[in-house]
Amino acid sequence: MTTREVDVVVVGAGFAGIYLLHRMRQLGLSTQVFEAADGVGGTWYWNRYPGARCDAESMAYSYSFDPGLEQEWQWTERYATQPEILKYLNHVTDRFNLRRDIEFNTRVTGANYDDKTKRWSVSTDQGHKVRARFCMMATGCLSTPQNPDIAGLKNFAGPTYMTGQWPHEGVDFGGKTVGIIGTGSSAIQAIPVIAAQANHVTVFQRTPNFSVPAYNAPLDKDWVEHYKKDYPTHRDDYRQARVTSFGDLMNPDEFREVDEQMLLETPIEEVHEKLERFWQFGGARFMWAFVDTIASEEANRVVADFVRSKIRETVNDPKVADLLCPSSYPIGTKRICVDTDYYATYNRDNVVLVDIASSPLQTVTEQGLKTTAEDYGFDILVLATGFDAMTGTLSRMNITGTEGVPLNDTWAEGPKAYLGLGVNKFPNLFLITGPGSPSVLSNMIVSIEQHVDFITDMMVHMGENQYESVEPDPGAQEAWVAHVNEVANGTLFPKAGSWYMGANIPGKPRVFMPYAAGVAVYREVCDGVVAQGYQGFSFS
Ligand code: NA7
Repeated sequence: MTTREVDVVVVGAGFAGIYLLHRMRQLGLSTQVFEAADGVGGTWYWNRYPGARCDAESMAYSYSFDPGLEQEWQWTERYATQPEILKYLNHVTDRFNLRRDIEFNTRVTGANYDDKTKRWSVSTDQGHKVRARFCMMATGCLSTPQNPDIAGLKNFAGPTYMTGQWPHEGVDFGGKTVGIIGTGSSAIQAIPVIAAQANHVTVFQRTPNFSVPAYNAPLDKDWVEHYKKDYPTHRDDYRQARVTSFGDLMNPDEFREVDEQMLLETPIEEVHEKLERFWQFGGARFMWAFVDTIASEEANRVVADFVRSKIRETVNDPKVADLLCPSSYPIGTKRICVDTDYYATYNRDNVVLVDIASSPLQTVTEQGLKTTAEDYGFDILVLATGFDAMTGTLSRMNITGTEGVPLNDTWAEGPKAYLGLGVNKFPNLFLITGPGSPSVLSNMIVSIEQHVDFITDMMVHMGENQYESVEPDPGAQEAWVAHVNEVANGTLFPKAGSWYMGANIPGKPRVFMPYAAGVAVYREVCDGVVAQGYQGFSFS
């Protein structure tokens, strides 16, 4: 077993880990990144299912830290595909010569703080033991696929594929019959593409999702050139956005200004005209046409009805359309999906929708699936069943803090982190886009860069003041967690059994995990914390 001393250990080499490594290098710190995969990319390494692409627009879903990088990289489509994003991340890794500090094929199995040495001891499944002053979790929010609780999964004679662990060589659906469980974002992207290749597709839906059209298209070269001339201003636009934090502000002027219009204060004809305009423009921006959509049930119902009417217009069979219309939760309280031809796919002769809410799955059989109503047979099973989001990866890593306290005990009733960044009794441990920060409600790259910059500045501050370690005060952490809950309770978010709430994982505490006030408010809070001498953090 090898034991090494480094300044910083980073867990994960996705968007967050790559940028962290770059910044730590700039500080002159020795840094070791551990990555379970055999390449960089994080979520974009694993999610190789057909149709996988980002739901934030590509020009906004890229790093802003280096103007040269920003100018040289050419995105080809409005919404980048998984292979293109992975190519981008490999490009960044090589451009900044980061690969040599990343240990691939290595999963962290323990991160334990030693009170005596004030060092983190990090161990891996490859037998590494590394001691580090700082431990940084760049582990992603959707990085542990959930193994669905479906009886008899092992019975199936054909191949089973999970969207979040898709084989690198791809899957040939030609001439095959396919069963797909799940109708979340991954399934909504994959189903149209699989249906175009396969002989027959049976989709097993427990809860329908709201989806808006992407209207994806190749990017116009002249437009990109024009946009790049003013890249920093565009970046500032969406960093300051109060309503949408997705980075969808690369739209025509009418969309660019931060929108604060209330649906309930707008004449209904104007509401419909605006929703139609946003719908035709495409993308998740639709959700923020009116600011009260996520706060008022009445406003929300108008927007949800609009989408339900679009589903009914698109889907030929009224019974299928009914099944596809969500009715058990407000629109947007489960993450809005962005699709290409999802609803229209149900007009194909080779696609069948099975409602497993009314006739639940009983077991997987050798040939397919058995519900309480019927048996279904197919050659290939696809599980698009989601992730143990936001805390799933951290909870599997055996993290212990001062006096050996396990993170899982500290978080038994739900995650508690000051600003979503640090945890009391876990000195010098940082979470990138952790629970309690905007994270999954925002453009992830914007939030990642902000967190990494915050942490880097804090480390400079520590160096200047010769501080050895930092951790959040228990009071500041409690107050922040209470504030995060209060903000969530002022919205409709808690009304859905979503993965934001941990509701998709049996036994997981039901707590709304991200900070719902938006990236601009969050950034102001963080800037205020810094201005007050890192208020709420204790240095020693
Ligand atoms: P999601 O959005 O969590 O969707 C998972 C889907 O799988 C959803 O339709 C679930 O139905 C369904 N599911 C999960 N477990 C089961 C079982 N046991 N039986 C039947 N159906 C099941 O995951 P995605 O990967 O699509 O998307 C995750 C995020 O990635 C997405 O929001 C984007 O941010 C990117 P349910 O709703 O629980 O009834």
